[in-house]
Amino acid sequence: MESVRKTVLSGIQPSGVLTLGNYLGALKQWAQMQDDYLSLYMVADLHSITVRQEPAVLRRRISETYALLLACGIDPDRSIVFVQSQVPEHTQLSWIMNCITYVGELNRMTQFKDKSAKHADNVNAGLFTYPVLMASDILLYQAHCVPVGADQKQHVELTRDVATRFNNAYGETFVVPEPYIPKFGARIMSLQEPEKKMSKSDPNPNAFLLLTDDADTVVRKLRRAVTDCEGVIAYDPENRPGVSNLLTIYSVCANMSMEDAQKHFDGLGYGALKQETADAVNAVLDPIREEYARLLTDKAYLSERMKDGAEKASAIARKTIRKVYRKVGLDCMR
Ligand code: AQP
Repeated sequence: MESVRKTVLSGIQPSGVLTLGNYLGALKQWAQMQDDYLSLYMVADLHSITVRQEPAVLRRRISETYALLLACGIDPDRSIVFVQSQVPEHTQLSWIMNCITYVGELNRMTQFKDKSAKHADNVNAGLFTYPVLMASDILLYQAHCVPVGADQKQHVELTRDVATRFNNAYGETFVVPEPYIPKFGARIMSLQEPEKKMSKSDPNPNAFLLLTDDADTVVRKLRRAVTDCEGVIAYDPENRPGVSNLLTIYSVCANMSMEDAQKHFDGLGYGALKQETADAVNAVLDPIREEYARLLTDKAYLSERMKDGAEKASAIARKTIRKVYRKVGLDCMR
């Protein structure tokens, strides 16, 4: 029965081809949650333009990202899968939440600090208020749970704060959401600089594994992954980030506990760790690559599902907008 299921919402930016980090930190959980929750998953294209994007490339990536979500097992018959910009209520709620959020809170967001350092020539207001749009994405659907990688935890906490502030000021309106962060895989690190997280927009292509990389590329990139000179395979992310990252990738992809993964490699060298990690990654990616290639040949199906997803999402979002407008003292004409 729909009314007893809790709601889950999450999104992903079409700012590049999705990485193994995006999959293990977020998408894998999304696929697993879709029967237990009323699930809404979106391509967060409005978020992606906080960094300059080439319009033709962005247009192509939006539909490719949508196809990748489906290829990763997000089923549009069981979840509402949509493109954020096709549901205008996101920007509507965002303005109202901008008027609830304090500048001091946004100043504390580490992603803003990181991204403004990375894009020093384009520190725009959207980059600063990104967490407000993210809060609006979540609150619009009264989501109880937000499955994200560890890097987004701070943004979900801000969402909780602004939802509570709104509820206190205007009366009970929003569900206050909880983040859902996996124990392992929540922070897959760069293969080249393992102190940094793996990011799809990293300028060094050897730093990330793309969900669309072919099997040989996966082997090649993992062979080149930075480790250390200790020669012993043990999990110690603080002091040995490279080896620990490979062990994490291996254990999550091989569906093994970290303890068993360490035992498995006892007495073996980094060559074995890299090869077996590549095999485990390829076993996860094989069906994704195959389904993605198939979906890309069916553009009509993708646009039909996008349209359907946007209509379903908008029907839920509209109810929240009406409620919020009424509470704040505005007139909602639709
Ligand atoms: N390295 C990672 N490990 C685990 N989870 C990750 N996520 C991202 N990178 C990792 C999770 O993936 C979801 C979607 O992220 P996003 O695309 O919306 O934004 P992001 O976190 O900024 O991802 P990228 O790949 O680093 O994108 P760019 O390079 O464009 O900034 C989120 O749940 C995120 O936690």
